[in-house]
Amino acid sequence: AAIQYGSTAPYGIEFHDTINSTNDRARELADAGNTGIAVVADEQTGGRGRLDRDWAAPAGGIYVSVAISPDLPPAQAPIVTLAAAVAVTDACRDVGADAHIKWPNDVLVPDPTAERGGTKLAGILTEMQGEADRVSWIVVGIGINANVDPDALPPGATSLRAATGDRIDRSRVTRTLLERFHELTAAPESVLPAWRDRAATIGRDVRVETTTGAVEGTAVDVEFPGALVLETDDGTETVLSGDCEHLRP
Ligand code: BT5
Repeated sequence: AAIQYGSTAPYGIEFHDTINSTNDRARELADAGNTGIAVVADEQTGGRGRLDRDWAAPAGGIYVSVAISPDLPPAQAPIVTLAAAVAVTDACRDVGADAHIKWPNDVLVPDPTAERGGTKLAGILTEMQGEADRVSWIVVGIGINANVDPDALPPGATSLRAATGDRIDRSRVTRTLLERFHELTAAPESVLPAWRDRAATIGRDVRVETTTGAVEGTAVDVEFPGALVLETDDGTETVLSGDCEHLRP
């Protein structure tokens, strides 16, 4: 497949017409010591979600992965996922979509009648490599359904084009996304306030599946480095990772 190089300040760009997974390519670059390059593809043949789930990635979407090496202990890496969610939300809003964040990593158009609380516009897959006290790299992979027909996507998904009625300028969205991501990761203290502002999850009754079981309660806040704070029947609980479902109001 054709590879083109360019740049979108502050990152270099490596563009592929088609690729297996931009995350795999960004990991390969990071392993070779190359961080700060955004790998962008028009289409992915082996797009991945979290926990080995598939990510549908037909032509017309935005698929971008960037490896960074922030000065963070691995336990604080979730803040980078939250930064990416804010950046994606801002890039989607910039083209007119009513984007909000579902904890931790989904960007959706809220719809109280929809399963899980909304229709999913975008997802984020963060992968990392590190020692005990410092990450060596974090790859943040972002998929945004831009000019994709929702019929080509799993149920519960939508696209920027469907949500706005307009054909989307993908380079504009990608540029806004990368600029915002860079600003937010350079100022980590700005991430949580921005995330709270854009959240669909805060104030909702939710059910979170974690590796140790499910927790149900009202989501009341998000705490550094990205934990969801719930009021449950048994008091306050904090969950650092899991799958979150918005229960119907
Ligand atoms: C995610 O996983 O939401 C993370 C998706 C990250 C994709 C990007 S694309 C660029 C980079 N390269 C990759 O290979 N991956 C990253 P998760 O929370 O596990 O959600 C996955 C679930 O979302 C699936 O099981 C489906 O139910 C649903 N899904 C799959 N494709 C979708 C799509 N295009 N739009 C909306 N929902 C989708």
